[in-house]
Amino acid sequence: MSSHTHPISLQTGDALLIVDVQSDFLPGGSLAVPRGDEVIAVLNGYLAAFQQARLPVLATRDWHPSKHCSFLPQGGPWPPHCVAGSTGANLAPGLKLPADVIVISKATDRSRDAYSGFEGTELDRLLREAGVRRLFIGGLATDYCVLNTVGDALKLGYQTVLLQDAVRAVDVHPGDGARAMGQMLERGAMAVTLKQIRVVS
Ligand code: VGL
Ligand code: ZN
Repeated sequence: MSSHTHPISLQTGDALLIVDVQSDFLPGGSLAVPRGDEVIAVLNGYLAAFQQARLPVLATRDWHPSKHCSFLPQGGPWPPHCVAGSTGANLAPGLKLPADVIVISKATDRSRDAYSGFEGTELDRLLREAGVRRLFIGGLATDYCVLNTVGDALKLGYQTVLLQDAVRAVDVHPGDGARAMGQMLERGAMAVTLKQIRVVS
């Protein structure tokens, strides 16, 4: 169906948004996403392209206070993860982020969770100020924070490009990741893989 690959040239107004690629979401972490580590090498490919094109790079991070409402001991659905300032909350050390990466902390309020990088953050304002119109989004996890960040990006009017080779799902219920992919495309996201990306000089 969408297996033909037409090239996508990076241009002014594009930005790369990396969602929650943090140690706790990688194998060995407290909320490990199966094969979550596989996104790192692919994201490094996108990072190289965006840096070569001198385009903005942003990264969200889940940045919870201790005893966050989403944690199991507090009655939430998840094991404690990404506690602000902890090792597990670090962005993956293997990610080759530029020195001027813009890091957005989210879900920092103890009493409410936020899966979208836009929820309760300055992300939309920062993107508008930077003149961003098309947002390339990848990271973790497909069925939670990527799904909700892509959904909000579309609602806010960004052309939204899902990096389909640089996302992995929690898949609490089998098929959640595949369903989330379908929903994002249905809502208007475009899916790409790294080999389609072109940097025009
Ligand atoms: C996430 C579960 C809990 C995510 C964050 O980044 O997708 N998932 N907190
Ligand atoms: Zn979380």
